Amino acid sequence: MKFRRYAAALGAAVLPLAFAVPTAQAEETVTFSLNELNNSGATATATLTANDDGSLHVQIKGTGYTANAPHAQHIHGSGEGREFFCPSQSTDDNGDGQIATEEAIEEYGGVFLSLTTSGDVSADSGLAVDRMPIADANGNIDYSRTIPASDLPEGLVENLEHLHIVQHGLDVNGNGTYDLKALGESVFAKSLGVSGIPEEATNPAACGEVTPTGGVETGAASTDGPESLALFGFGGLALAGAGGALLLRRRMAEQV
Ligand SMILES: [Cu+2]
Repeated sequence: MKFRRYAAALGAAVLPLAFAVPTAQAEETVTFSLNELNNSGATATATLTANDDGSLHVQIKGTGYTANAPHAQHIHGSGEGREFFCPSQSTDDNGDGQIATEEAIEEYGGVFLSLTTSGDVSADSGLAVDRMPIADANGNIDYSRTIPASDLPEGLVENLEHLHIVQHGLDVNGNGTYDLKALGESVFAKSLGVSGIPEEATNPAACGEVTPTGGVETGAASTDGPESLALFGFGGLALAGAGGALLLRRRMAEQV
């Protein structure tokens, strides 16, 4: 896979000079689609570019999002080589017709990289909605950011083919905003100690798997045990600290 070859080339670059091989390496790019989840109507095209300086450029252009609302977005998975994938409807354990964040964790893994608009990109910023893209009045998102190598978690570029992008937040009852009337309170946010967040704000709205040229890896389901919410990364979240929780609450309250 291209990214893996690229990583191998990077490894070669640190060999002693006597063993060095030519390292002129063009940047590598993968483009893939994000498809709607939970009948959100949101779709997007994502382009990931591994630059030759080790940085990662992420571009996501999409439409059909809840307008004027923040949409938390992440690269999910881990650097351990385990296969993760976009959640299927069968993960709707409570049968409410919606794949909730906590229901999908086993399939789509934890937050590996938070695709914020500025500042921290770690899992701690998973729900930093003040730094997540906001869909415009027409429900469009046009996100572009280059994340320096020093901010990328270990194993991310090397395991890119096992990863995927998830965007969150949808307007289930069609009233133009995230509100408690549609699905009630976010079970997930509540599990982190934050009350009053609409489930609409945290449920996944779109997901796309990195599909390298040469075919989609089907990724047989892992036999790993269930991951705890804490491992989900959201555990440490922007919610780390009362300030973050308050900010989230305030921001979400504006949406109600
Ligand atoms: Cu996510």
